[in-house]
Amino acid sequence: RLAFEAAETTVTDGDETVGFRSDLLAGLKASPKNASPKWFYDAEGSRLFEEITRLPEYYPTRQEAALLREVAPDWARRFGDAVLVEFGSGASEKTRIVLDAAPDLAGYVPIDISPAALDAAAARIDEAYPRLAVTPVVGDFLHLNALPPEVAAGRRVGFFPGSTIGNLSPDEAVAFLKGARELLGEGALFVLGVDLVKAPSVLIAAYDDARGVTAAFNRNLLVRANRELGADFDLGAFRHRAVWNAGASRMEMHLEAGRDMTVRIGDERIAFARGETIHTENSRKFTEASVRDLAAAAGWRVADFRSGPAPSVALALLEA
Ligand code: AVJ
Repeated sequence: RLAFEAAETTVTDGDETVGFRSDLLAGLKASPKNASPKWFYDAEGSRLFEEITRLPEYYPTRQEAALLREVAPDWARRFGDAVLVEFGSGASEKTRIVLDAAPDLAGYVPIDISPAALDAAAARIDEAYPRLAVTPVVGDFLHLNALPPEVAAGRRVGFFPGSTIGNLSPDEAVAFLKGARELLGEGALFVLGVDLVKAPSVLIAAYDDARGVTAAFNRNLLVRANRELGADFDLGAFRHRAVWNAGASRMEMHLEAGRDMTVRIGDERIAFARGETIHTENSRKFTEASVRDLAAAAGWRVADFRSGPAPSVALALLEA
């Protein structure tokens, strides 16, 4: 199978390392220091994320799967023989709920930044759904401006579950949804999954689990930098922090320096003061009103909005 190369993204290991290096250095030279969550997802990071989705504290995956099982039969009636395009497909686990409810779908286009996760997931879907044309795309779904030419014309249904949209700033989220509407074309539908605002204690536990899997996921960024960029991060000197930012309605993950130190990344040096953090992820939490505002700002109509039992997540069906 040929993987299509997304614009502005790289598919070979060597090239991805160049992007990781320049992006990480730019973020570490900024104030406050930050890093893009997309760099979490090397093979080990993708594996750790899958482990997170099975943690008792991390409710979003379970809650969304249950809600999707409920709404998929209704929504799938509108899909017909469309092509399903998934943004950030990971292990493609939730996809099966949609594929099982919509047996007439003609194709499936999983897009993911992790080649290892993508290849394995696409192969499994290909095997389980022999009638479906599976066309995996390796790359950053934020910068994808065309679908591979072999993808069938006709209706496209975007699939963006898991509250991945929460990783984006409000402006980026609007720009992404606008871009997706153009990418998917006329008559497009879009299934959007979001996590909803709830008690901070529930949110914080979900991002700071007792077994420390989320801490390992966060720290994997430094592990990866040490291995791929020849950095010398002292892993034990960085503490995982999960913080609820009420003003911005988002969970934040940080890596906090436990002492003053200088870290070498190849021939560059980055100074850390004790207590200083690298802000590694935002995970925005929504309300029905904020989802409706976001969809409207991006030119989509909300055809249906469904939320599940506590701890609640929601799914919106958008139409172009
Ligand atoms: C995959 C981005 C939706 O924000 O909840 C899980 C990633 N980070 N635990 C999220 C994540 C920490 C997850 N998303």
